[in-house]
Amino acid sequence: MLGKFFQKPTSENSDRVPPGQHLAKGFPVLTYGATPQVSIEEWEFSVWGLAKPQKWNWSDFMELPHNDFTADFHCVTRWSKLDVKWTGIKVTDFMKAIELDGEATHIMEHCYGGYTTNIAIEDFVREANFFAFQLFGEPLSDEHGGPMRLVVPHLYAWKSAKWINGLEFLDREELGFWERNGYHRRGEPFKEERYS
Ligand SMILES: Nc1nc2c(c(=O)[nH]1)N[C@H]1C(S)=C(S)[C@@H](COP(=O)(O)O)O[C@H]1N2
Ligand SMILES: [Mo]
Repeated sequence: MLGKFFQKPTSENSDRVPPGQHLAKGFPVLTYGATPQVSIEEWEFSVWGLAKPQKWNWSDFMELPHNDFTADFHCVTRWSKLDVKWTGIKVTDFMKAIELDGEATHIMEHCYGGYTTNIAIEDFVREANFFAFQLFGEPLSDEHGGPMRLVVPHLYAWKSAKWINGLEFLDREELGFWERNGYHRRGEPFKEERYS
């Protein structure tokens, strides 16, 4: 039964599969609660807190440079998927469009539907992180977080907020939804930072 849903890592990719993880066949969906349905027309994105408050609509956000990404994806419930193909906007390009207060050290990611997750600035502002609006060449589906989600490949995927609509910049660490419910505050898969 297990073999139907999971694969054993092959020798050439075993070093990319963190301890305690199996490779998923397909791309599972993992959502707490209902799936928000957000159209491109209604989608908005804001920054506030220790950043100059700004708001984007879809076409404003699309003016940021687009890139293709290939990234591994690790869910704390023990499945991983290697080489997921996305199209999106680099976090480092997005950061050039905002004015940050020097005191900001942490971020709360906010989403349609009310999900939150926290991340430190040094884990957020990395070349490998991006806002994604396409998955395997198709517009990002509702269930995978469309029209826009964050992807943070080096941390467990609960940090990769689906239906993202804002970033709150903070001068201290506050805990998001799963972090308040026992998940690790940082969540690095190769260190198995699963639960606190
Ligand atoms: N808004 C929101 N983002 C979320 C979640 C969620 O429930 N709500 N689940 C997280 C978890 S635990 C995982 S593993 C990934 C799953 O992404 P996927 O459904 O595209 O595989 O989304 C993350 N982002
Ligand atoms: Mo997850």
